[in-house]
Amino acid sequence: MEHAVRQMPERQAFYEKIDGENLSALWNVLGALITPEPKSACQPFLWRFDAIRQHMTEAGKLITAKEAERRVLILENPGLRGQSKVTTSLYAGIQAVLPGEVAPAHRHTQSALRFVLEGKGAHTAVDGERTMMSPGDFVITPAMTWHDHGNTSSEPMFWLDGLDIPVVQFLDASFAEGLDDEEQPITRPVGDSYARYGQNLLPVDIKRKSKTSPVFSYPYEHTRAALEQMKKSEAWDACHGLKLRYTNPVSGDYAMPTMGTFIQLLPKGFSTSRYRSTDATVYVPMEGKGRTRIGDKIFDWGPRDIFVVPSWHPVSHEAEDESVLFSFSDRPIQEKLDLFREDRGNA
Ligand code: GTQ
Repeated sequence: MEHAVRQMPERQAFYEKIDGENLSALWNVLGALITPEPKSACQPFLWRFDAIRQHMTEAGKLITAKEAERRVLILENPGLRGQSKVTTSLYAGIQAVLPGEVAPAHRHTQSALRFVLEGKGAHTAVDGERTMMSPGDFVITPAMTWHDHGNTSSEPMFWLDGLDIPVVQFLDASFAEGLDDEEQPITRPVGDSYARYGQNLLPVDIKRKSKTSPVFSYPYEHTRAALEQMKKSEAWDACHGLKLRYTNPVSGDYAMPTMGTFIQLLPKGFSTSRYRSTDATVYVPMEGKGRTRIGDKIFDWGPRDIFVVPSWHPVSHEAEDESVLFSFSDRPIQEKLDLFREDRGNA
């Protein structure tokens, strides 16, 4: 599979001749197309939130959320510069909404997740319902739902955006539109989706076309309480500590069809065993501090820093304090296509 075929003048002339007819020889590229294991251009990297916050403060003086539509600094993977990608298949950015601002309503086929980093009292409106945002909350904007963001608090609000933009781009399936009004009409009270769908109860004849969870917000308070309770008796997983996935209560599947979202707790002093998987993953520590080895690189992290683990790179975490890590990847896609693989070493 990996051998290179020899170059010869007659072959070269042949390649040049067929090139003019939009043809090329597989035997020259086969080894690069079908690799024995993932060979990603995506690189391990960490962004410090404090540095991004500073740049964001400057951006806040340069452009309003209204003019920008979304005031976001894109986390560009150093191996994929200029492509607006954090991994080969996913997009990530840090969004800021300042007091009094509105990021106007629009909708698109790309799905978005928000993981709230800093600030309190801003909201995102999805499909006629406002969700208040607090640090650690995981909030969903399903594909093609109207969404706008507003901040009526006195503090700037920062969150991580994760979108499946590169997947939709790859499939050439992007549709988007704006709304004439800045904010969409509010038709349901705050907390409506959580009350209806987030209480282990569902309407008896529920039928949903959407594959996305009807729970738009997974408040950190509840997530953290689950981890705290499990911590008391759950056996720690050697590779993950205590790791949970956010789910869609209707299907039991991931909360979103294209992106898997996870929360994990690592106790103080815990070191995870080397692990690798085919889903390149973006991590955001919410609490604690520690370091993560990705391949031969080591990254120290604290709350709100963001780091990325490329596909099939060995990863191990070391928690200096009790730590909580949010993460997301394209795992739901890979599982549905029978492509997901993981390697737990001997653990
Ligand atoms: O909040 O709707 O980071 O449409 C990129 C594209 C955020 C959003 C992003 C978007 C949004």
